[in-house]
Amino acid sequence: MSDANAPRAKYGAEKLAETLTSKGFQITASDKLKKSKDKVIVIGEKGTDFWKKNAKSAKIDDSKLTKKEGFQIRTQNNITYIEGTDATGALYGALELVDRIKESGKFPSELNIDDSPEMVLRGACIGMQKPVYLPGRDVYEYPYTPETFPWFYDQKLWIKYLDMMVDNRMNSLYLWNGHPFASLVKLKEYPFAVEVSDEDFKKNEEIYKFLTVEANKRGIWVIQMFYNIIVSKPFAEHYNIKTQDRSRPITPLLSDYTRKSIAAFIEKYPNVGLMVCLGEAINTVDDDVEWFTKTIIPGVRDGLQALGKTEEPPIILRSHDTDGPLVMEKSLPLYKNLYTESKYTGESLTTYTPGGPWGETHKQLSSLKSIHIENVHILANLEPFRYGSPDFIQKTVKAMHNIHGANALHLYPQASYWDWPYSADKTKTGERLLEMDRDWIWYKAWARYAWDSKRDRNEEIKYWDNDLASKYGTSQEAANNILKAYEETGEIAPKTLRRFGITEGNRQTLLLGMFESQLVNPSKWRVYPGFHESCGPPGELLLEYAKKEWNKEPHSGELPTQIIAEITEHGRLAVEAIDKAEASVTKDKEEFLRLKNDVHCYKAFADFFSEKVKAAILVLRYSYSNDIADLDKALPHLEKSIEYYELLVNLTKDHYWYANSMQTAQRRIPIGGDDGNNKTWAELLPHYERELANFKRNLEKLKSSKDGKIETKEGKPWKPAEVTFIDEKPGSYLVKTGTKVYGTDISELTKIAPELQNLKGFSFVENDQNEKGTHLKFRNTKAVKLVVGYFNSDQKRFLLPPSLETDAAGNAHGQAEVILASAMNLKDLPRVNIHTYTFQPGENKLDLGKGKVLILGFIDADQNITPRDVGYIDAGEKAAIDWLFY
Ligand code: ADA
Repeated sequence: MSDANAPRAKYGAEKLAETLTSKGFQITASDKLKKSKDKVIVIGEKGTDFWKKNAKSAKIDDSKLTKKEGFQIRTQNNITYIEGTDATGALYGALELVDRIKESGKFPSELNIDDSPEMVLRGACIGMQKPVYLPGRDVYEYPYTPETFPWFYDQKLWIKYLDMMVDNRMNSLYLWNGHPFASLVKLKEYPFAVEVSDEDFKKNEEIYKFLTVEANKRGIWVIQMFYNIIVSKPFAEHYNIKTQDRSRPITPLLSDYTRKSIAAFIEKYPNVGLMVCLGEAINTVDDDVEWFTKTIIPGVRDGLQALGKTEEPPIILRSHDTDGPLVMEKSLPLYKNLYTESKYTGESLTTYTPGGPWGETHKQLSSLKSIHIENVHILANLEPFRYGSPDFIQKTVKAMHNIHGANALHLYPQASYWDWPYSADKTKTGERLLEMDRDWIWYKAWARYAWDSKRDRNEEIKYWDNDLASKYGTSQEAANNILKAYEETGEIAPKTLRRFGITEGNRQTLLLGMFESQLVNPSKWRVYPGFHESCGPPGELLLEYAKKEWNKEPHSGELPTQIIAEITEHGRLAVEAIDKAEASVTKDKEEFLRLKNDVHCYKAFADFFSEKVKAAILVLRYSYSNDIADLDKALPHLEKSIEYYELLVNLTKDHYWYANSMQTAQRRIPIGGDDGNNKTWAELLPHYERELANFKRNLEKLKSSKDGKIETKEGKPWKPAEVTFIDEKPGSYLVKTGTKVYGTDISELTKIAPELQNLKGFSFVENDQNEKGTHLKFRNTKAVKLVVGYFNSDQKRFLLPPSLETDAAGNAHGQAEVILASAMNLKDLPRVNIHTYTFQPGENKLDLGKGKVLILGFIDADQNITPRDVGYIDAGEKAAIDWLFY
């Protein structure tokens, strides 16, 4: 019996009834305790009338039942009392009994259980996003419609997903979207802003209601996430503005529209939470503070006022592309119930010893003693293979508590986030697998340790052995081998990325591999600042390692050579274990074979990668020794790496549709993902083969040259192009030595790459750039590229180059990559890297944020441009050696 007015207790009672019926019991439900000789179960919430009325006579001591979502179960004679601290506790108590009955097949005779979760929020998320942009729209702009998201309207799928969540005791579900409001609310002041048809609007109301009711029954809080500042497409068209624009200031119109959208949302869906991302389309941190305090919070308050409520619902602030601690400091005086969220180790899973500057942000946010949520974000280094290392996950959750001080979790799908609900697997029948099914162990392990991270490791091994034995119908020993395969492979991608990667962001898809040029000259690819310090234990990166080797200096921390030895060993042990398990598998054989294939893929990847690293170490050594013998030694390693990559191609070609689910030009490493290309290993192989061929050719040339040197390719001057300026025409200068770009002595050009020498730059006043940013409006009749020089400095007065880690739209004009590295020197300013922005014919605008940046002129888009490292470095710096691979 349960409290009929309490949907969660009722849901728990229903689940118990289902389980007991399947075991042959006959069930009668009631909301009043009746005398009976049969077994009786009472499910309720501490302190309610229902509980007082029906459990009073039992005189159960519940003084220790205080923790949120906690429960206790007691048996007295024939009655089992399940008492929750709150409604969710009652539900979880009932589900605990369900699990025990399922496990033992019997109704337990005597129960004395107390339990409660350690992390207060245990959430999963779903992206209302797609692998590609919708035509005519920008990143994150996906209106809720049945055409774009057929699965969103599938009630059965939702039930399956919500059941999976509650089975794992997860209590929060986040929906991620750029601007969901125009799919969900109508504003009387802006009726034209709605971006779905009336029919779809109604469907959205229905499914949102359905979802929130069903989620609530299962103790799940639905939270809508949104980015800022984005407006709907019809709204933008109405006012002839862009839907999003990182460099635009806050205007009264943008603020009013957003504030009203939020108010309407709160009024209509008072039980849905809001998670706010103060980015990626806001200009500065000052604007973030202003937007949060003057638009978002007032919007929530307006909504509450319309409802006649005063109690503040929680608002979750993401610390992404903003200064979370600062925004909190300025906002807490205005609104008390703020939670925070920050990515655990960025957009990849890299370590259980996090630290560095990102760790500091976590610590600061945790120290506010509100709820701080660790976001295990996109798993850019785990896509697409199966991941399920309970050991790694448990250690990670411990680190969230012990190192970051956090008390909540927000978990992304293990793979295929942008392609949800499907996984990337190709099956024989062509049927797509559901990610939630495929990655059951991912959800289960995180949720299990979010509930209790301190579980005893030996007991855990037994627990997972049992689980795997029952899933695959194997012996305990074979199950233990499957677990071992998961745990060995579970180390490979984290270790590889943290030691050799350019970024944890989904700018890089690790499991497609990396080019040798990226290993020996990572800075050309812009190593994401903070990544290596924050996402792994201290250690040496390849360049530092090579330098210390050559200078015979002592090494320290985690070393590249150590990591490649470890990952190949993990791969070997994992394959050995999974192969041993195979004979014992009697259930779900097809899935087992897919898992086995993934384990083999991981080994091939580790072998491939470590051969590349061995070659890179020798090439870097050559940069000191100038001894061609070092390059000769590198060659067989590169050749071997191709063999392993071919194996990877064979293992994946019939098993995977793609490696990465984000299939746009936002992916840059190992190679651009423009137009959905380069997402499979088969597509990458020719690129790696070309790299090998280039290396061989350069090696031959080196050998036949007299002085051991070869002519490196000198660039030819780029062909300039003309445009017509609209409004204001900036002053111009010739890009040649002696020109003072800011009119000051320190800004005199002293060295210029040949490519840039015919250009006409545009002059800007230093202070204007620092205070207002850089803006140009022009018309062009042919496609052009604008050549922009970014100073190689992360100091505030210089504009930072586009960073896809915090600005997903940062490659909209193809500007994300460095085209010419170290291409210009000025007398006393940092050296300059060149990026180019492509503009199609028509009227165009360039809006860059605040800080100094050089606008070096327009060139014809229709010419061959070869990216390279020009090598105008500062004294004492070492020239890059990546030319050997081009
Ligand atoms: C980066 C990333 C996006 C998204 C975003 C975020 O911009 O490229 O895909 O994950 O961060 O919201 O954190």
